[in-house]
Amino acid sequence: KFTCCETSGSIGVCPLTSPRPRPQECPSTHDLLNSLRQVEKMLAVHEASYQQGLRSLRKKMSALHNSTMAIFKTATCSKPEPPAHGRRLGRVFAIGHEIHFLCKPGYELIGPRTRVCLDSLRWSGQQPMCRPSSSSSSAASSPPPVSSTSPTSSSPPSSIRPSHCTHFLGSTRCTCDVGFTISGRSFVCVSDIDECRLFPLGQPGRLCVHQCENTPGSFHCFCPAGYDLSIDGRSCTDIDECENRMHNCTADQVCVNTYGGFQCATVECPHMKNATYIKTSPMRCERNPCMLGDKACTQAPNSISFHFLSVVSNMSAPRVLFRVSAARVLGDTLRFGLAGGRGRGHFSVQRSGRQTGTLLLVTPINGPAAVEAEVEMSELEHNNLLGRYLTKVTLFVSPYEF
Ligand SMILES: [Ca+2]
Repeated sequence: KFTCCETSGSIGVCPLTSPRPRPQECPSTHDLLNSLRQVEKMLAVHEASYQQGLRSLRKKMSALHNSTMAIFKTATCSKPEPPAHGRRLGRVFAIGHEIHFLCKPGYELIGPRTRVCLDSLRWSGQQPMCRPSSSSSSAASSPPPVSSTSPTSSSPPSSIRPSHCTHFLGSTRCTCDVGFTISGRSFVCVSDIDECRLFPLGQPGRLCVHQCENTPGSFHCFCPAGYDLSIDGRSCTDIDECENRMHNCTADQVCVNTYGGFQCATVECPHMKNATYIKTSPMRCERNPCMLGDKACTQAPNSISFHFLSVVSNMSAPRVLFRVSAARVLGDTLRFGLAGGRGRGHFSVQRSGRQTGTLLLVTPINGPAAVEAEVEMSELEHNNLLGRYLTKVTLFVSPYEF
């Protein structure tokens, strides 16, 4: 062990073990500085390896998170059985999806009509059951009168009616009255249940995200133009016209896929009085060098980047839409803000890091709409403007909430 002791004006190191530090030959300042540099270097190496370890740990954590999320996404609730004398609507049992229950004519549902697969992978509510309904129990228990004719206004509504069958050359053809449908092979007509009316649009337990059409004995979901019906039979998936080359954008336009359609966007560099711009990439314009002392030119944005985002209508807010980061910082201060008056009511810009600003949606936007926001990042050194960088974000809002 060593301690430092003074020797005639210069700093040195002397042994601790000796009871009284005796001035001796100490390393020179130069040697000490060298040692310090060595230690610094060693620390730098340690720091680098520590940072690398941290990065690899973060990567592993993120991979673990993603795989966990993947398992979570594919996790489903157990397949629920339809109640006796009833049926189940809905084929997807993943988290957040709904199933519905209906009873056969002559039965009424006891319990919830709709159950949701919860995060806990259990269905909400209790399993419902079908009980013979008191009003039509006679019709259900006794065989239907074969000779009855079409009902009059005075006859009680019955859910079961005979079919009108014709036999011709060994084959049998049966028809039912309007609103009734043939039930299996029993040749009786049962009143069709209008599932669409039972679970109307806009209600929590709706069958279709867009449009529902009742069909004899069943129903069918429809999607608006620009969407395909999803595999679950109830939701709508956007068609990517840009990816599928179904667009008519010209070569100098950018095809932007939107929910329910697409947009042909034109990226045009601004025409300013004091500065000229050149397109350096399909989505970016940069200012040409300014003449020495041309202040108006140097205050014009150094670069303008264009970004197009597609979102659904009425998206909840607040929500992060976009992040703007400085790749390298020359000055001592970075400022982020909304430039121009566009989209003031809908957006705000917040700082989310030393070199990052975030564009936030603060109020929901009802589609269809195209809304613009300009995020400005300015770089300063001792309060002098070094540069301004504009990011123009255009939000294409779908007419629907999907
Ligand atoms: Ca589309």
